Amino acid sequence: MAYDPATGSISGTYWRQLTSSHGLTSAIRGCVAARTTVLWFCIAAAYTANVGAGVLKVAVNDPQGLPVANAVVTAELIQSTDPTPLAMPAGESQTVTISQKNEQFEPIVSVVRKGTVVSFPNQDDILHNVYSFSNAKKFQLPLYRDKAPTPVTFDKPGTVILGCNIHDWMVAYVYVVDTPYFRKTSDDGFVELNNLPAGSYRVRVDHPRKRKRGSTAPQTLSIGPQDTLNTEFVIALKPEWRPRKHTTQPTRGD
Ligand SMILES: [Cu+2]
Repeated sequence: MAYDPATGSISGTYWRQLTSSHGLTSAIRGCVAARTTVLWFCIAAAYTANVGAGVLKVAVNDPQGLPVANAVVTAELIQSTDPTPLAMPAGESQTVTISQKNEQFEPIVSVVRKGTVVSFPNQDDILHNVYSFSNAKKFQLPLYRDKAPTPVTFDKPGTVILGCNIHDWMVAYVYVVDTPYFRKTSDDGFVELNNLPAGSYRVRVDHPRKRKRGSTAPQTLSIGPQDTLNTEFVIALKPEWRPRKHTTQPTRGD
């Protein structure tokens, strides 16, 4: 260890050990060994070693090992061990858009924080209607085309299934979550949740076609300050089924 009183800095392998430690205990243990001359500094360093944000990387695959897109990964903080918690990211005033385009909802899967306002613009030149009978949000937007209806606030956690009563093949899913730590997988089946305060988390993965049997149950994970954790969820999928989009010229065998 090299301690430079002129600059107040500390360097060398000891410093690297200290800063790479995962918490208060190991940092203080190191400090005791370092005698008391720089104890004040060690206390500060131990404190520094115990703050900061963790990262959780989640791979979502099906039982064959293929990546699963549109999987919703959420991490709920059960107990914080961060002495100086980061400000919770805002989410209450977000606005999210779910369009109707080419007689489909776009996107088909959304994940939003509780309190998010969702608008439903119609980008087609035909009328659509949007409704939900789900307990987490029941609503009905009357038929509309050009004039977007009043946005809807999703104020209760849960899964909301959207439909259009003109086009019964139109379906979309809104996962309303009560945590700022969430993300949806893209085609690579992968998400990274950043800025997680140290603590233990309940991590779960949902998907509109998730089959409970054969899928990984929610995991409880501890994330230390400056930790990067990798984990995998296997999600078994039910076969895809939805009403077919009607065509004006049905083809033979359709
Ligand atoms: Cu429609």
